[in-house]
Amino acid sequence: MSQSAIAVVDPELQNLITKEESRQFYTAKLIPSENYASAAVLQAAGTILTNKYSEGYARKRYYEGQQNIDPIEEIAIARAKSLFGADHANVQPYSGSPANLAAYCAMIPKDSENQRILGLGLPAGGHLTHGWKVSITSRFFQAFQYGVDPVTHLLDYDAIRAQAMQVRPAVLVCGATAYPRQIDFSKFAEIARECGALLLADMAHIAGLVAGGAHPSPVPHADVVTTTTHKTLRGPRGGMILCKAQHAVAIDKAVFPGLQGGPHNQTTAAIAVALREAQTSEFRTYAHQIVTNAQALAQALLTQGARLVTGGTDNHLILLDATSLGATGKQAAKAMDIAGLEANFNSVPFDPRSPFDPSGVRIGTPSLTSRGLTKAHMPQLAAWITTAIRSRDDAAALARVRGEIADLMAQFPPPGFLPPYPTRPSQELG
Ligand code: DSN
Repeated sequence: MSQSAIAVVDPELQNLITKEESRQFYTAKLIPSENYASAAVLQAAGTILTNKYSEGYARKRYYEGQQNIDPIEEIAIARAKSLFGADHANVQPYSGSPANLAAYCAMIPKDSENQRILGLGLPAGGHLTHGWKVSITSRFFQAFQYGVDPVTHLLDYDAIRAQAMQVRPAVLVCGATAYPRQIDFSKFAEIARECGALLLADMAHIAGLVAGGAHPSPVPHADVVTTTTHKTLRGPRGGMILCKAQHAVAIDKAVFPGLQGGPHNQTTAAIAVALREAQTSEFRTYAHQIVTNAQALAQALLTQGARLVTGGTDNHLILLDATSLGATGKQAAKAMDIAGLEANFNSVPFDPRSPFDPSGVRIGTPSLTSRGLTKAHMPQLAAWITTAIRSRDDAAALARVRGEIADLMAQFPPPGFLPPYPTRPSQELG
């Protein structure tokens, strides 16, 4: 449906969408798990494929009329397998959390005595679904958590090995949402072998880096790999599971009929388009540029006097300790938002503050790199970030930064935004 059709049917909704387009266009998106889908991905996600039910898998469906849906899903699967070198791919998970739950269900037989999972704790940079206490994953399975080293804040593989040998999990989980360093998947595989566990790697944050060769791949090492499709991979909101051949049947059964009903065919098509884009040499360049930009931004933030967890980054994200700039994480994130810098407050390892107002702010470069910003822009970006945090009570200073950012963003339209570009909101006219 085109936007003019929305305007006719539902002007109230169209108004909000128009305002959101303008907000996204004129502000700097620094949330490391977000990105801008291309026009082709957005178009695929908005097609009439949404009208079709397709419970089951290609050629084994529970509804007729799958003549075009089957090849669409098969193309998405073939591209996922070839891009990541996987034996098997399931492209139906609605997103990352259901993908992880399906993976556990497939990897841990329901009558097995060992229902233990061991993953990185949320405060140390893990995800809720890696067994954190408020997640359903800790209700369905017996969850244990490892952390990071108390001094370096790096993964300590010897400590993880010792804990794994004690816990003897059925599934060892690796992957993170707020860990600024490379993950050694081969070491995790070694530990899993030693303690008799299967290895699940959640590569949601770094899938685009892996696809583009800017981070080592978990696929050769893990039994099962889960991912979302909308972060560094720059596709639609969705999920995928890749696995070794011997887990294929169990994974497919766990997704459907185990956990989900009909796949979202419009999303499957958009994933296929995104995977085609991710096969290009431009995408490889993009993936490496994300890391180059993150490292340049980290260096510039250090120069501005900020403390960074682990002292820097070798992936797409930076965990800034806002207390080093005189603010809590929430104060910093709010001030940055007013100044046109969109980030999120986040715990730092061993954070003495509460998760609702922790010490850190999580900052990433995938989105600004999609807009074409390079390392030359990073010192200016760091200056805006630190000015916003340090001047959080100075409305004029925050408005000045917002105007300067809008000036720069206007020169770098995001993927997916086609002319005519959104009108600049009056508060950003300076
Ligand atoms: N919500 C995602 C993130 O921001 O990291 C993880 O699912």
